[in-house]
Amino acid sequence: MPGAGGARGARLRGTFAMAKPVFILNGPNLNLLGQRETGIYGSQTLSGIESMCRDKAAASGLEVDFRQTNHEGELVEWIQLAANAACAVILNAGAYTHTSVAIHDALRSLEVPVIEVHLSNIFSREPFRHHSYVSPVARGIICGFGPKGYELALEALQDTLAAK
Ligand code: CA2
Repeated sequence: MPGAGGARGARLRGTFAMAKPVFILNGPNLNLLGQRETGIYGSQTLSGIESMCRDKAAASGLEVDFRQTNHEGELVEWIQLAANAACAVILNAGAYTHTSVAIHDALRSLEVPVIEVHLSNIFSREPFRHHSYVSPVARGIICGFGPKGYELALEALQDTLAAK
């Protein structure tokens, strides 16, 4: 009998994911979610978002490796690790989205799909947030839907992985 996610989950696990998790990587200041700037980012904490992601992924038989760092180099190292250790990457690089050529270069060398997520609509905010170094190397971008964006990214990934 198939486990979590039924036949579709089993197909994702067996054929594509092969027990490799989806890396969900979060950049600087996202550890502060729910404590400040709730008018922009909402009241959900990052650990609440992690729980949502785990539930959503489990329904499809996907595993999640959820991480946050305030350090650019650590994000680069996790992206490099994802090349062999992940079936896909969901990335909210926070402010490094708008500044980091190093993250852009690390993502370029990845063969697994990358989905860029932002809680806020970066295009309706200050001009310096309108440019992303992640977008050119992402399969797709989801922004402006708050924490739901992470769930939408997981849904999109299920289809992307199943189509492979
Ligand atoms: O909308 C997003 O998800 C962002 O990636 C969030 C970043 C921001 O720099 C990006 O432009 C868009 C900020 C991360 C959260 O920053 C906080 C700061 C104080 C309190 C709570 C969160």
